Amino acid sequence: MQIEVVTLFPEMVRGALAHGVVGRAIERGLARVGTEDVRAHTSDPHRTVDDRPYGGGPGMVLKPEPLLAAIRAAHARLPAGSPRICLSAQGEVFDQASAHELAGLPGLLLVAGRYEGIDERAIELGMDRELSIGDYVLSGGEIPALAVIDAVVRLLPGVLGDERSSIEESFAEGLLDWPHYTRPEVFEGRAVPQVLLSGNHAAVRRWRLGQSVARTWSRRPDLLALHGLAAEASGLLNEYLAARAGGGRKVEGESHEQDRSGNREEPHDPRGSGFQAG
Ligand code: 4FV
Repeated sequence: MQIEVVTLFPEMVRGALAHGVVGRAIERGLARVGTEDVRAHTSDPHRTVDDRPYGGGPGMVLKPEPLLAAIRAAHARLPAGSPRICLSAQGEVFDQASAHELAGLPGLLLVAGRYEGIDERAIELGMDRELSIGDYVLSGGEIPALAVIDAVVRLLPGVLGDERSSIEESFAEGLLDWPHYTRPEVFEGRAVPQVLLSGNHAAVRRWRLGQSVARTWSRRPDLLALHGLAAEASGLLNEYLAARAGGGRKVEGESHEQDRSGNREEPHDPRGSGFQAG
């Protein structure tokens, strides 16, 4: 896959892509990421890329001329069928499903804005869709573009190999990931759940699914509403809710995380009086 990023800070984008899974994928030629500097498409001595907003108001707006010229130059380097995507807080929200969709394309053009926003005519003339990584305002589109690149490149064939992550699996089912543990077996008085030491793969799989379902119920009920639950997962949720209701009591000793974020009771009670699926 070939990706081009139109940006005022090409070095910021290149810098972030030189590391980890994505950096290795690029080194191995499994993905190619180029940048196009908007300022290279200015014609005035001050290399002006922004101007004051018509109608007044705070901040500056990205001018259409250099931005559109940069988009056209970068898009010309991409294979046919490569969408021109603007990263903006006004876009449709980017999620794992859209990452899978984009990973199936031959190429992507990602436009990273700056300032208050982009002249609307550049969006009308130079973009096919707008994507947002979440309902908060950033100072530029580079970090959103990097988030999209990371989520997409790790889905490309050969990038993750057997590192395919559990979180991908769980998210693919619309569930949050299960808790992970590694050595030591006991850390600051907290033991790894026994089932994970049992070697009983069926029980481990069931426990993990139970944890994912319970966590999703307690932290992201919107995901359950969106994706629903398969039969086994639904059964495990009922077990969890019964266990929770059964005692009617607050699950004693539940993880400290509860206090901080005020989520509903967390499933896994490190001292074993909570819900243990499977
Ligand atoms: C954003 C987001 C975002 C808005 C003005 C860049 C900033 C500035 N992009 N998801 N949230 N963009 O906040 O994608 O130009």
